[in-house]
Amino acid sequence: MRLDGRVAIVTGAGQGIGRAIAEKLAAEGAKVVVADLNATTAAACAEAIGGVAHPVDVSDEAQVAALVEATVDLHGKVDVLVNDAAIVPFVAWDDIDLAEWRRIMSVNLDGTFLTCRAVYPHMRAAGYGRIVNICSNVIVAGTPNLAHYVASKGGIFAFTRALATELGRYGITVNSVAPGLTASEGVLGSPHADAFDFVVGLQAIPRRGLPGDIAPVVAFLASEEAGWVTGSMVVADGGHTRH
Ligand code: 4PL
Repeated sequence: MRLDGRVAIVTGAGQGIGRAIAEKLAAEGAKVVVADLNATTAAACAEAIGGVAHPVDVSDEAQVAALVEATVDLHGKVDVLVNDAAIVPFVAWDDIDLAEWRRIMSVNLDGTFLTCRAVYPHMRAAGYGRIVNICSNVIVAGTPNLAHYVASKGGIFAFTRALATELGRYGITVNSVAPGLTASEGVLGSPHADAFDFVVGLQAIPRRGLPGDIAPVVAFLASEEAGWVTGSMVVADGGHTRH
């Protein structure tokens, strides 16, 4: 299998798209470290896929360092990093105060920076790495009621390209995957669930997006054979934005 012998960290892997990604990478042969703020869902996912759970707040630099150290202690290396952990808010833009803006930025954008920063020395020493950051088609669509989230994902899109430029010479690729509205637990438990009828109507493929629609795209970019793809954003949204 194409990820045999590979070691992957997936953040936000306790549920939703992150869990589907963890399942897919494990099915492709990877040893997966299931990183999630929620220790219970992380443990459940790890149990299901034969991986290891690691509770972590990705916005906390020391906790992220501990995550990467634990991974290297256990498995000897980190080949793949998938940054899926994010807060997906639903709030009118004029109800966002600075504290709320910072909260979304710190998890979604700072968290992505911190994990990349922590795995980098290991990937560079190995001369190999695959980093996949989960973006969103909201950066193209300008979706309402999550302006700070949109800004954080725009940051992830741009950071991904900048990092790709600096890491290509070390055998490390850095790409992003941009899902559209997806029927994850988080979305289904939020007011975003009411947007499915509207969004499905905009898609080329008229059905709800599922976490399992995103995972194979991530698995490809996480594979060795995707080595010529870097700095790209792959949109997986059923043709909503046709970007
Ligand atoms: C189209 O990433 O891509 C709502 C909430 N609608 O989080 C998203 C769309 C949401 C999206 C997203």
